Amino acid sequence: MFPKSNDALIETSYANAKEAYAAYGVDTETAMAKLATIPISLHCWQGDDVGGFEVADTSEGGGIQATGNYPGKARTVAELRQDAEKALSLIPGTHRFNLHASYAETGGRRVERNELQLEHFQGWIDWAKANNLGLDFNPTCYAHSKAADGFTLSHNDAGIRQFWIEHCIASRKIGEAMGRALGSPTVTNVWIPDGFKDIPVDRNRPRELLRQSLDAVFAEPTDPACNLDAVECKLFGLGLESCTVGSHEFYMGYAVQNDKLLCLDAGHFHPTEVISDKISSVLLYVKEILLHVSRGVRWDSDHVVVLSDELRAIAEEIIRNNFQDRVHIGLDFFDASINRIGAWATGTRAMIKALLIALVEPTNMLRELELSGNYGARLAMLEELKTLPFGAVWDYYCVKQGVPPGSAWLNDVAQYEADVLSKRS
Ligand code: RNT
Ligand code: ZN
Repeated sequence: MFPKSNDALIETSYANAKEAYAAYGVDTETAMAKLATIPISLHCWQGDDVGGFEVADTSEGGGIQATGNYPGKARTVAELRQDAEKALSLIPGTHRFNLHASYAETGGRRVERNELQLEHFQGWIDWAKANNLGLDFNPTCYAHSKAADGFTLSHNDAGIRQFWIEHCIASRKIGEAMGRALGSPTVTNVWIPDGFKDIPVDRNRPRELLRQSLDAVFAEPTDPACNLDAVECKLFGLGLESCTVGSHEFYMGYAVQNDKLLCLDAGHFHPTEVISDKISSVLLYVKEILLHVSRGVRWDSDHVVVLSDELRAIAEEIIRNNFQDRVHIGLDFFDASINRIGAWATGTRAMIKALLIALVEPTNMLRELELSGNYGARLAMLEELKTLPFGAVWDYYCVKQGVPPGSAWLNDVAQYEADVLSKRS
């Protein structure tokens, strides 16, 4: 149904494109070689609507909501892995997989989150090794009876805070062991939903408590060669419209003062505020950052990432400034209303396309125009570059990486839906 790959045509189109870029002094081969070294961390939670596979005690809530009920979602860890493998077979390059603690394998037994151990993720480590993936990790501080009133690390009750502190410490240890096992550091990212639906009287105390809790979480040292700690800020959430304890200022300060990675989620700011513009500022003050590339539509709606101006701007900021070793690119979207493998592939392919577009940009030429004050030519060039034959380079890259180019991958998604997803109840 969708046009199959026409390799001869792709070769010819690529040869022409290569020449078109060469006219601007850009070497498309160098661009593709660099692109292949930049991993994207695919989030496990697109595969099952942020559900996880814990035994009991999970409940909805915590400001995260996947909407839709497209048939065929993964019901077990094995199904999630199978689906992720299918998605990865449609995505060019070598990547990472981002797990939440709620995806532990506990053999049908209930294991409290503060008691999670490496053994509960050994299956994931083995799978990652077999599939040549790095792993990233997150404590799960939502969808739990101890988070039901909307507070975790900043809870008024010391016992509840302690529970979440222990969970975060356990998660960092697991992240560290994963990184050690796979020979590539795990980014372990702490996001909590804590906040107020309506106008609080005391905004200060919960923030002091959160700082105290984080200090306890990070007091345990981990090996930076195996684990990198990140903290994720947020402006508001569902049911937390009036005040989020872990705001941008809170975590920016915390990350700078405590040498942590700051996680910038594209949906966690005011609707017209963009994270692309924050990267160069934040990286003056923290060594590395984590991105949660997402797409908010009017709010933090976590739509599937597409090749938008902002996605391109994020990629440009990373590539133009040579920040790829300091910016960990993770994805964070979850659409339950469409085929979930297609969602993973669409969003991840869009992120990689954005990086490729940035890599074939004649940045030096643009910089010279800017420095000489020729803003008219700068604007005109940015427009002209948009219609260079980038798609031909992309298709060629896909073929070279052994994945379907163009829309051919949609045939694989349709086949998988017929063979596998439609059989799930
Ligand atoms: C929520 C945060 C957080 C989660 C994941 C599941 O608003 O973006 O990153 O989406 O941890
Ligand atoms: Zn996020």
